Amino acid sequence: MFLLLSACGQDVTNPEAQICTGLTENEMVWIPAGSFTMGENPRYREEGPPRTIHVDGFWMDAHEVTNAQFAAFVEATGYKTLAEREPPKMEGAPAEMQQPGSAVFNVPSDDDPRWWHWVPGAEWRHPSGPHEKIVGQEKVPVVQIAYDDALAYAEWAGKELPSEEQWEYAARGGEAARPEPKDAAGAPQANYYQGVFPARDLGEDGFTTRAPVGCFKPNGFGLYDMLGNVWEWTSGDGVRADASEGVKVIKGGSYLCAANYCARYRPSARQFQERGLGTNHIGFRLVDNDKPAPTD
Ligand SMILES: [Ca+2]
Repeated sequence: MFLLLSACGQDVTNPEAQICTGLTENEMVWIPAGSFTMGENPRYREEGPPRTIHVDGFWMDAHEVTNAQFAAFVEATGYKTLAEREPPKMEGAPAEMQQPGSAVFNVPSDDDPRWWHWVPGAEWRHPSGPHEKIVGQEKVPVVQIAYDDALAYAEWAGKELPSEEQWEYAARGGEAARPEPKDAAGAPQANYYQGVFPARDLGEDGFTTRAPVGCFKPNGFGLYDMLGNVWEWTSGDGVRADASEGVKVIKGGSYLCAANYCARYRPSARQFQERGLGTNHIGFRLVDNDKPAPTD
């Protein structure tokens, strides 16, 4: 498992946690059936070609799974995430990668130009390493979640990860996609990276790291933070020749996505992530494909 991750940004000190809306935990919204154009004439090759897709109606989490929600799962089950377990043995891997830990973004410098480090002790309770605590961040999306961790949570919650088609349809919210999540006056409408990546995040949207869920307006379906904040796992399979294990599609971009690099804060954008590796900007939300449609 090598740290050939596509990043977009920096991780700095978390702001004080704040609660932006009265969102209820476990709140789900009904996404009505419809057809849409999936993909775009690509900014990136993997996004095309555009094609018409029909999606049946389904329920989707209104927001990303939070630290509080994940903590409840761990308390109920005793589950240990992949980042907390012994990593797979890899010949020639540096010593630190033989300890439990995960990938953490590093603001590059002349002394250390790497964007990603393997940080022993990085896991969901300590997203960028043992020094970082999530106390007071109950409403912030959980990160350092590998694909199988998300599956385990989904099984406990009686839900499923969205397909890529469901996710993209839901993220569009019945509206035309914008090239960047900002309004006509240029004000950011999501938590992403303003400024020149990776040197300096101006934080014009109010956040230079993960934001509590629900701090920005919901989309046309009533979903919060589909774009930006944290990447979200889907059940879609990806293709990546350099990966040391299977890859899955993640969607939505994160607080590390900037216009000058990545720009994957668009519904059609997709990235292929090794399923065993969470990072400090990948989380998830779930769907319920079995719950009946609302009656009104
Ligand atoms: Ca931001």
